[in-house]
Amino acid sequence: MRLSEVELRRLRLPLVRPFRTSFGTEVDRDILLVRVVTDTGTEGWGECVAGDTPLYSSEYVDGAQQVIRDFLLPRLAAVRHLTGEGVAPALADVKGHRMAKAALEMAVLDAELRGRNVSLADHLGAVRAQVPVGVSVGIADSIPALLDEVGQYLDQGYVRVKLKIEPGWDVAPVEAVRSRFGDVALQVDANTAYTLDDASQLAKLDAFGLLLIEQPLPEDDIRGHAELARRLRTPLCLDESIVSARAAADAIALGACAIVNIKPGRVGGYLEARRIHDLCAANGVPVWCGGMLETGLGRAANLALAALPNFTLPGDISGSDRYWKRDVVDKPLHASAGQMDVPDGSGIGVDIDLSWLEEVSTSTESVDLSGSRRPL
Ligand code: SMG
Ligand code: MG
Repeated sequence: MRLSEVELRRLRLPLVRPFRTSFGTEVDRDILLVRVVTDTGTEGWGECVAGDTPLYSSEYVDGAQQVIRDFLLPRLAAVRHLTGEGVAPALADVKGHRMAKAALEMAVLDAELRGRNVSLADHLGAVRAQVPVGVSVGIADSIPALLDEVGQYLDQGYVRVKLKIEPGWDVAPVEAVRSRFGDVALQVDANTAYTLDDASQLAKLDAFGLLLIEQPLPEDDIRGHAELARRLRTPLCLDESIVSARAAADAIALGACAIVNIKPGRVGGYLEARRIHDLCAANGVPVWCGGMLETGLGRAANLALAALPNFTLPGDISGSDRYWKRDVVDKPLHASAGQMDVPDGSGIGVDIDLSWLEEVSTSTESVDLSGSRRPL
């Protein structure tokens, strides 16, 4: 299998409600989708999870499109016997840009698996047909507004709630949700907004029986997380810090986290995500699948990953209606009683609604692969 055509498609989709985190408020998503066509005639789709600003991590969507066009695709197009497995090695000399690489790996895997009539879930080693899912709730304008939003999600059956926190919005919202909704499974995510000096403030959260505190300190502060872990009873979970299986191994060895959030985009793809899953399983560290406000395409693939055995905590994978008025997949993904079906069709197992995609597209770039035909 060899790449014969690649299209980079940008779309803008409004969120059903603004999503506020410690690093900003998103009202819509500027999304990059990658469509590949191979010489065997199969097509595959990938989604890049980079945001429009480099505020969650250093990647951002314009940069991702550029690195894909100028540096990653020339390398991939030169590979004669391309498989999903071969994508990361072919791109390994390009440093970083994991979200861009992950989007390409996803598209190639989709094409390969569709050609072989194998589902991504089976390919990754899924052991469940349904997975429990939670919802991530942004920072609200007020406590009553937060309680209203959390109440809506619980009414819809979500089995776990994650609250975004930042200095000034931590103990009070957690206390309010606990006292209104009792012992609902609850966790918080700080997106790097704290420092070690805040340890005593974060320790106040110990009173509320949280499942975990996610990424309180900066991405590269593994030692700081290890120190903080010693000062808290609530388990620490890392998100931004875990950029590879190697980073996960270091964080676990140093005692910086007891739980890992796995996001395929953040770690360079689904195959590295599976390696992190396996490493965590071998170390007795539970994992769960994070979310990046993906369309149904990215979330369908995340459902496949979340069906692996060591995903023992509910993921940030909600139904299409949590994010979009109209998703770009032809059948919206649905959460019911806090569970979502793992797609079982070939490849990622969902189809793009092409006429809707056309309507929400802001640009379409066909990449010229002809200059990249040097054999490796
Ligand atoms: O996809 O449901 C979702 C959002 C989950 O909170 C979520 N993601 O740090 O874990 C995280 C944030 C990053 C979102 S930035 C787009
Ligand atoms: Mg997070």
